[in-house]
This record gives sequence, C-alpha cells and structure tokens, in this order.
Amino acid sequence: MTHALSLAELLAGVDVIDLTQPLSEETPVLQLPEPFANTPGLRRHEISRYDDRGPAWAWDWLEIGEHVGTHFDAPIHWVTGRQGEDVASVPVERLVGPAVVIDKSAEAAEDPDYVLTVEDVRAFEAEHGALPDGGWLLLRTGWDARAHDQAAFLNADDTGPHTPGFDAECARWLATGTGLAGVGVETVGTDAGAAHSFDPPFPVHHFMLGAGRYGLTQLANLSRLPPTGAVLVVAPLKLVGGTGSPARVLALVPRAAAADPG
Ligand code: 23J
Ligand code: MN
Repeated sequence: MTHALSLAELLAGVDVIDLTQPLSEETPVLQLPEPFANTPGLRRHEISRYDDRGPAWAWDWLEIGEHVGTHFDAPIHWVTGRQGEDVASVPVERLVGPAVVIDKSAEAAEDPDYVLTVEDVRAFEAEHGALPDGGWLLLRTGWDARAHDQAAFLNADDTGPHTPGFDAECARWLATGTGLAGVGVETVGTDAGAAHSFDPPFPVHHFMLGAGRYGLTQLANLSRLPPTGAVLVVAPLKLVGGTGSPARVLALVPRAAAADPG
C-alpha cells in the first residue's frame, strides 16, 4: 500500500544548508568610486548589558545599510524598477523556489573579471534542463572563501574592483528571456566588479530589477548544493519601503542530492 508522504516525512530526508555569511562589524561592504555615496556597514550600539540601564537584560540597537552582507535586492533598488516592489511588497511565494547552481569557480580563479555569458547558461541548460520558472540562478565563483577579508573580497586595484559576475547580454536575457525570480552570487553585489563600465552600467541591477526580479549577494556554501534539486528559502526583513535587506538564505537539499562538502 502506498501513502502520500507528509511534509514532515519529506523533511526527514532533507538537509538544510545555510547560505548566509555571518553578519558583523567585519562584514565586507561595497565601495563605490567617487562621486557616489557609500553604505555604512554594521555598527552596534549598546542599550544595556545587565547593568543599571537594564539589570536583567542585554540589548543593542543596530546601525546598518540595507545592502550589507548576505542581502536581498528589491526591484525599487534600481531606477529601472522604481515602479516595482519594495522589500515588504514581495509575495512570500516569490521567496521560496528551486535553485540551480552554475559553478565557474575554476574560471574565476583564473580570471577575477570572469563574466557569465548566455552561451554558458545555454551549455548548463543542455546538461541540466531549462532554468526554473520562479527559481534562482546561483553563480558559484569561489569568492565566498574571501568573505572574511574586505581587501581580498573587493579585490580592487587602481583600475577598480575585479570580481566575477554576468555580462550585459546575459543579464538582459536572464531578465527578459527566462522566468527566473532572481540571481544570487557570492560576491559583494550581483554585478561584476568592473560592471560600472559595462553598457548599460550595472546590467544585472538594470535588467533584473527593472523586470521585477530580485538579487541575492554574499552567499556562502554554494559548494554544498547540487546543480539542480535544491529549494531556496529567502528571508529578508519585511522592511516597508525597503530597497533591500540583510537576509537569511537557506537551501533545502534532498539528502541523496547534496554535493560533496568543500
Ligand atoms: C548601488 C550601486 C551599485 C551597486 C550596488 C548598489 C550593489 O551592489 C547592491 O548591493 O545592490 S553594484
Ligand atoms: Mn544590494
């Protein structure tokens, strides 16, 4: 006799993988060139520490940019998406969906300016099937190994930052030719370090947010995900009017499908 597995029974065969980087005063933050304004990182201000300000309790208040650490980009973050959703308006169904992982860590190790192309995605699709409607394309580059070190993570020289991402044509096609909910990366932003000089500038932000899609940055542990088969759970703050938010990002992976650690 067969019976439908309950959700609880299904979850017994599922690994939960934390794709979130730790959030602290040391978390690397984006640095835009002059003349643009920059975001503050995390600062904590003490309210009380089991002391005369609050004898039985400790608590802090936070100072933090919306776009710090592992975080979510809402459509209104970019001028092309300004009529779109703020963080609080994103339907929760959009925040849970299938993930595919394209691994370009070898390429990014060779060339920190490596950018994913339409051809790369087509080659992935030929092997693993079409990009999932309502799903997430996660770009693995190995950049998570640098996330504890701001200088290594931003990888800037006198010509600007050098970090991997997507080329403009790929960004345009992902936004207009696929049903993806969003893209996620291990780097400080969804756009490549050199994307300030792409046409258009910051094409992932331009096209994806302009098409009502989302971004996820500074992801960890993508090496632990299979190319297909994981489900992403994205949990930004329900920040009213927010252009983005630090987020907890979890992946649910069927136990047999988990990739080797490392
Ligand atoms: C503002 C301007 C450029 C970029 C960004 C923000 C981000 O990466 C972000 O966190 O959204 S590239
Ligand atoms: Mn952002």
